[in-house]
Amino acid sequence: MEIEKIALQMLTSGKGILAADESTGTMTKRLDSVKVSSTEENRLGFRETLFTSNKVGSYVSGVILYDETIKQKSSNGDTIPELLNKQNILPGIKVDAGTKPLDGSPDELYTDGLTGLTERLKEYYNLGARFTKWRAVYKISKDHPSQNAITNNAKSLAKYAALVQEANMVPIVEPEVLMDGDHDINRCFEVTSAVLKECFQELKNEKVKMEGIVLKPNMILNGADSGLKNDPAIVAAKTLECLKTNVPKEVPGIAFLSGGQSELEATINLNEINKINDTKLIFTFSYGRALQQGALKQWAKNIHDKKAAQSVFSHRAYMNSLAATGSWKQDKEVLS
Ligand code: 5MM
Repeated sequence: MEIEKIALQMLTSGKGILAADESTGTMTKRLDSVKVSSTEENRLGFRETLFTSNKVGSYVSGVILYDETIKQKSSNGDTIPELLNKQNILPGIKVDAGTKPLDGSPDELYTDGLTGLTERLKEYYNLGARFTKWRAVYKISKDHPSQNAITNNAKSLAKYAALVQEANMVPIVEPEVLMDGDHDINRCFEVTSAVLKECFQELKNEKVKMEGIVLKPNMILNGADSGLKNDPAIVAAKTLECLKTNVPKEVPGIAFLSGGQSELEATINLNEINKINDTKLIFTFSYGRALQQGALKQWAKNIHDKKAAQSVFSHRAYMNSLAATGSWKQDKEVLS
């Protein structure tokens, strides 16, 4: 399939992406938090529970997998990509190699993973992946992010995206401006604008086809330590303004990260954005924590009771599917 078509399939109306690509370190923290041991079997057990939830294919267009998961087999003998394909869900894969301190500014992070990427992309394509993800992380403080962090992360995001398109897959480009910090929403707007501007400049320099990417940005929010409340109408207006100004019109759509928002906040804010969307851009979700938290807590009560965790996950996915078309309402939150 052409990459433009894959991108549009990822952005199918009323569907979004499940980010289940936690590296083993992050997944171990998540499982530790609910007192489940982080064995290979348990990591697969939880993920397979999500991937086989009722109607998952009606709400989820793609799943971002981690290297371990894309190579695992489900309990019916299918590989995980086969299991997803059977439900009309595109398999995706995280291809960055995580973050390390940035040269010249060690308080900041640089995302690694370009070495050997072409070979890894071939392997992942053969395993069934049709899109990929690379996440760059920017922190906000009085002096951060530095121009060094903005420039170097944009360059590697763009090189990554060009290589992925050459390998006939769609790159999710994820520049995440973290919520941590005591900054207000206007500072988040200013930093996110600068980060996006530089990313798209570098993507153009690398001749990346804009029609064949999906952008995964943060929403525009007050810092988590600011003590300020986020008004969904203001979050939506600022987020839309920032993206309208900085995203080229050829980009088909945006799949937001949740970034530490609660499940409900992430749904409400996405819904508000779609209610006022006056552009051709498609706005959906690519949530990790905001899709999984409740299901993980439920699953941890009894890891053999898949159904209970699946009903929590299906409900959350359904709520976000409604938010992806601006049709979520508070009264739909009641879990039937
Ligand atoms: C699911 O978590 C992803 C992988 O994290 P690590 O590389 O730290 O293990 C993460 O990149 C995720 O895709 C995005 O941050 C979005 O997830 P949230 O939880 O912010 O929606």
